[in-house]
Amino acid sequence: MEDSRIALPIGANLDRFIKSHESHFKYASGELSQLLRDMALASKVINREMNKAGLINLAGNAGSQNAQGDHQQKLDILADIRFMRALTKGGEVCAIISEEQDDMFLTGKNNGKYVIAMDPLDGSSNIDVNVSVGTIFSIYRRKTEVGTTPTAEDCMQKGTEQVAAGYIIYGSSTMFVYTTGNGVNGFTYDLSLGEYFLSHPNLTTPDDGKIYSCNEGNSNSFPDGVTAYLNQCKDNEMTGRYIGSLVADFHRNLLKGGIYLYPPYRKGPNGKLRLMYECNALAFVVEQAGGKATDGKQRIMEIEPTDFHQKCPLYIGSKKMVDRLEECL
Ligand code: P6P
Repeated sequence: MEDSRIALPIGANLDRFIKSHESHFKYASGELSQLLRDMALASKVINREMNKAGLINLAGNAGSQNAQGDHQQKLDILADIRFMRALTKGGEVCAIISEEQDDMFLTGKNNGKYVIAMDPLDGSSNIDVNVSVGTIFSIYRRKTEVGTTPTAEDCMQKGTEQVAAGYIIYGSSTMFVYTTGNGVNGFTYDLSLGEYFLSHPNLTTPDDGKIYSCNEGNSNSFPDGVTAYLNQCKDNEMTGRYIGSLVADFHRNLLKGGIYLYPPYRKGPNGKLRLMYECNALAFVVEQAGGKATDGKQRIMEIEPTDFHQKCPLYIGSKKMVDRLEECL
């Protein structure tokens, strides 16, 4: 029997893929390799701890709140620690903003040329009920001089300044999906080899779709245009799919086509999701995959940040679906 039928080729692993696409990253690819290696390492540790959280007393509430007043799960805190440590050890990152930290986290590595904005574990309240959760990250080049102490200016950059972004989804399989501005590539984690392997090369999202994702429990206070759009979706007998875990809802819609909506509502006049470490990263990914992301007034990545933790409404997914929503608004 011909060898190729016996020995199926293993896809490129993350490291090899980055090296073979180094022209895609306008800075030294070694720096990006190190950055993504650090992210991947932390994600492998979190994946392991999450898979047995119920057995090692890591499930449930930590009994604390983050600076935003969100109740922290034990794994929220653990994930934050894992990423801070891995990124600090890697030496490429001088500062990090995180949902779990009120202020900028300084790694002390002032020669690091990069800044990270991240949600270490988004949707973590779903862990106890075995629903997929995710890590979301944006990578920026620092603005201040290398060697100096980073400032807020380094961490408060528009989404268009991202040099890379992506997410890790801890689901039925664990996947690492990222872009450096030259398309989107997805890698699936092989636990037995401890590596991420290319499984979704040149990922693009369908131009249109039939899935809408929204927590309609807030619909009594949605803007009229959003209500009109949702009624259109129902008139067209589309499919409502809402997991309540942003990365899981986003990833499904990215692959199948669809729109995720988190509009303004009574308790959240700017919605619920955070610009710097949730919306910008997914906006970069979706645009690179051919989709669209807006806050209802402007492109998400054009929003000028004024606060590390600011919220913004989010409408993101297949271009034609977002276009129709904007017409309604
Ligand atoms: P709601 C999880 O807390 C999260 O940040 C996203 O992952 C998710 O899409 C959203 O909030 C769910 O919010 O109000 O529908 O429970």
